[in-house]
Amino acid sequence: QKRVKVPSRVSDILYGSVATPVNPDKKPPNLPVDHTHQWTVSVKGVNDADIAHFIKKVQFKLHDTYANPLRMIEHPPFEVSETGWGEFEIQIKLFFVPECTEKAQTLFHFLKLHPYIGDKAELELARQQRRPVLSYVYDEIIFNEPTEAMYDLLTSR
Ligand code: SLL
Repeated sequence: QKRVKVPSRVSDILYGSVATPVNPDKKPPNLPVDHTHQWTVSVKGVNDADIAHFIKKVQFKLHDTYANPLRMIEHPPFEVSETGWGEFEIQIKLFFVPECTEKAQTLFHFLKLHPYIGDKAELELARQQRRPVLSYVYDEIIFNEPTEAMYDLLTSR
């Protein structure tokens, strides 16, 4: 494929997780007893911008303690929601649209369930209120010497 003469194009994404402690009074009936949190890991555009025009699908690789740890998400929203008890690193593999001819790229996200709050009283309060724990990162996907088709795709937005 013909390449355009610009060195690179960049697309901004946001990825990470939000985790909430399960309310013991409102436990879903089928929740395993040792599962303390519900969480969602996701890849999205900044300010909810569309990313599906260049990302075809996203594979999330969970910890081996999960049944079917490889989760392929073929359509937006590119996210996986689960419950569990522990923190671990999630591999997030981005597959690009065919026009792009780029290889898949892998990101790593550490699933955070517990708040990092130094002040003990404040930490206790956060726990009591079951405050969601957010851990998100802004990143940019760099397409070096994009194909013409990809360049058009990225600049038409
Ligand atoms: C830890 N290294 O020991 C980590 C592993 C794994 C968390 C955490 C599985 C839930 C299920 C789950 O929460 N795994 O049983 O499906 O802290």
